[in-house]
Amino acid sequence: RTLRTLYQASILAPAADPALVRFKPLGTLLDRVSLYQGDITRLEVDSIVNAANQSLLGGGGVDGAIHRAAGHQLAEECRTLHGCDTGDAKITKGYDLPSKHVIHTVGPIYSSKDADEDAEMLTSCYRKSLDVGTANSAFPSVSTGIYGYPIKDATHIALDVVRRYVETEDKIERVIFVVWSDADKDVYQNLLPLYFPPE
Ligand code: AR6
Repeated sequence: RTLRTLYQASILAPAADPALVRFKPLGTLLDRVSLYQGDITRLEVDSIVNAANQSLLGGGGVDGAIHRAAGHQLAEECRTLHGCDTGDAKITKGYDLPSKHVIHTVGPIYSSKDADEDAEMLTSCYRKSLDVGTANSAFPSVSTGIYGYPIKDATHIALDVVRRYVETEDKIERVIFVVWSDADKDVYQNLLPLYFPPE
């Protein structure tokens, strides 16, 4: 089974709204991980993860897209959370999004001088997001946009944490890695088989 079929097989036939993507529930370890290229705000899942900043009051990148699609009630709920530390994660409702919840996590702002600490923080983002998360969650590539984390290093961390987690925690039904660019998709497609080897 190739990775290409892995991520194609995991997407259901188009919904009534052609831009909305639904995923069917699946069982095996390999089937519990998907790669999707596109807009995370169009996924109908239990939760999507937001690459937020410590204020949780919105910003650019995927954070801006999520707040725009969720509507102003999301910022209102976020205000009641009084921010979030780097490496931590907090959950809210999804409001106007097709996903039920948003998990806001704050990745490290990458610095090559503090690469070890940044790696610990990014590991923590994925782990805490899975801890607070629900059965199905979709992750963007946290910290690798405006926060400058090198995509390959970040992807190794994302895949390693998720592999360990889905192996030991039954509550996670599916994790969807969401990429925006072709370059990031290539990185995930190359590294996914290392952590989730095809049978
Ligand atoms: N769907 C999926 N992925 C997306 C989308 C989308 N709609 N839009 C962007 N990406 P970034 P960071 C990808 O910069 O590096 C904000 O201002 C994007 O291509 O959104 O953690 C926050 O408020 C990249 O691969 O997040 C913080 O201040 C990935 O999402 C800061 O940016 C993450 O890029 C956080 O920076």
